[in-house]
Amino acid sequence: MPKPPTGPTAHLDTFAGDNLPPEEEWPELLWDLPELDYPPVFNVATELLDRHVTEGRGERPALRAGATSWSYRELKESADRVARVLVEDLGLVPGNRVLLRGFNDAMSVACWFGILKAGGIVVATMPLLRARELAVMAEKARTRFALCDRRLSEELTRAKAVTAVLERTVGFGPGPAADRGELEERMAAKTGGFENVATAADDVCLIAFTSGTTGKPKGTMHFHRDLLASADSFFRGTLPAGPEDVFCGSAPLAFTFGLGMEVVFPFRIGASAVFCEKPSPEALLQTVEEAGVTVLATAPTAYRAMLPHLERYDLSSLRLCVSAGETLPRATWEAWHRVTGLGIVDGIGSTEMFHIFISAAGDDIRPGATGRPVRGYQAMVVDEDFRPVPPGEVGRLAVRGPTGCRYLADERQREYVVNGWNLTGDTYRVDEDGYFWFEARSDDMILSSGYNISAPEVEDALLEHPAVAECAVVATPDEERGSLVKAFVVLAAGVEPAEGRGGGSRPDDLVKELQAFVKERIAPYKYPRAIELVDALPRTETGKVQRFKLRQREEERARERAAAAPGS
Ligand code: 3UK
Repeated sequence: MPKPPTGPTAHLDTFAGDNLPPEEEWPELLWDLPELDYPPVFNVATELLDRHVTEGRGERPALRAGATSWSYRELKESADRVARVLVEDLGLVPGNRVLLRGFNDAMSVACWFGILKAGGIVVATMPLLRARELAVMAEKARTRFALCDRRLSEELTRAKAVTAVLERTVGFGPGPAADRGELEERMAAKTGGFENVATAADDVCLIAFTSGTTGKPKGTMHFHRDLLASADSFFRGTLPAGPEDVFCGSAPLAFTFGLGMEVVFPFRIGASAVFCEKPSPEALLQTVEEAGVTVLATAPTAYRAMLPHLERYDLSSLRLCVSAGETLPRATWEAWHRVTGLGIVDGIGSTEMFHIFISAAGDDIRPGATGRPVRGYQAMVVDEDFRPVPPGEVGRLAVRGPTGCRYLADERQREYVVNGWNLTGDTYRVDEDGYFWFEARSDDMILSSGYNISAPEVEDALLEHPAVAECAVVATPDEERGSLVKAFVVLAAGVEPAEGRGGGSRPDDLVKELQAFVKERIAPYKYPRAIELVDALPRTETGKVQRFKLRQREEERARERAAAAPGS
């Protein structure tokens, strides 16, 4: 397999390179596609941004956010000024990490490009993160500098009290007074233009922390070439999009799903992006209507939450809908398709792989399946001994392609990468036609009375019931069966527990009805023996259900029951 070419590093601060895993622990890279023929030295900001200006597309729209509309030229000018502030005022040298804290808006994107232009490494953080989490990331990635939206400065200030690494924060965006942020002041004082640092194709440009449903966050390191590789393999190989397209998504830019769909991919092809600062389901629909969005990317639960509102918006501009982050339930796919006529493109990606590696679009979609390996990637399902399992059997998902996992100084590298393949922690099966079907996160498989039950499969069946808005299924400890299948259910707006179709008067009746409903759809042994109605499910900021929290709660309750039991 040809190796990607690379040149001499531009990093004077060699921290990132020094903390890459040893090369024998890297996944094998597949680098045989002609479109991955990048030069050994380039800066990804030049490819995604400057190139459009130098090739005469500077007046094309790049992004819209609230009242701000920037052309490619305007975005480049802002990013150039950010780069100058970093280098001339703060003394940033190539290879320095910069913590970036902002909403999805124009200034965040200018900062993102400014850091890359200066040869820095972006460490983007989700808006909802707390001081403790920020401090962990700052320490792990040794971010001396931070660029921070002033509306998000509180937790960062608190983080600075517990870690000494954060030496200098520059604020931007609207503040308490009508003044400009320090960054905007400094930018205004600069002349335009900046010569992008000539980074090597494999200089690190991004440290993305995993959103982590469990455990300590892991920093995944991505090179300049990785961002282009994902755009040129998955994106261009799967989604038919062009310069006239208008992209919109709900994921924060600190989540690589959002970064890809809202910045890297649209800018790779000279298209434009629209940002929605508070992307509630209705705000997203409103944005689609107002901005003429053609490509929408969000999480499965957001598609589901948009369903009741679809009739009130003109969505005729919409052409492509992309879902990732969690499995897309078939019920959601069908309902969305019924109303909009559009088949949602599901795709599984991960922070480690940068973006999506199994997907299907257009006529290739099989509702309920994730799809097939995207252009440039290979995938297989293996057993505990790493032997591929036959079609129809479940096992562990293993993938490889032009991108792959490289953790920042983390022993868990050897768990994610085995035999040169990336093990995502998901249980999958593959059918005779090579389609990959998601079963569960491997830790969301439930073993009850000797049966293996996939939590998402039970959820999928429950979601078909009109009274169910959201649900999560976990194992709850049970003396007899080892564990029981338990469902936590959020009822649809306006449904009272007593209003189940059974016409009963107590929540119990609805519970019984839901149980019977599931038994009609999937093998009866999988039905949830316990159902608890709740107001909301615990979720990560990237929208993933934290089943482990529900599991822990159930384990605690079981312990309490045991302690209270007579004779204990
Ligand atoms: C799960 C899915 C079923 C799966 C991500 C697209 O989600 C992303 O990255 P994370 O690191 O999580 C990775 C894990 O999430 N998952 C993601 N997509 C799907 N499960 N069907 C799906 N379509 O467990 C995976 O291992 O937060 C997604 C692009 C970039 C990303 N970072």
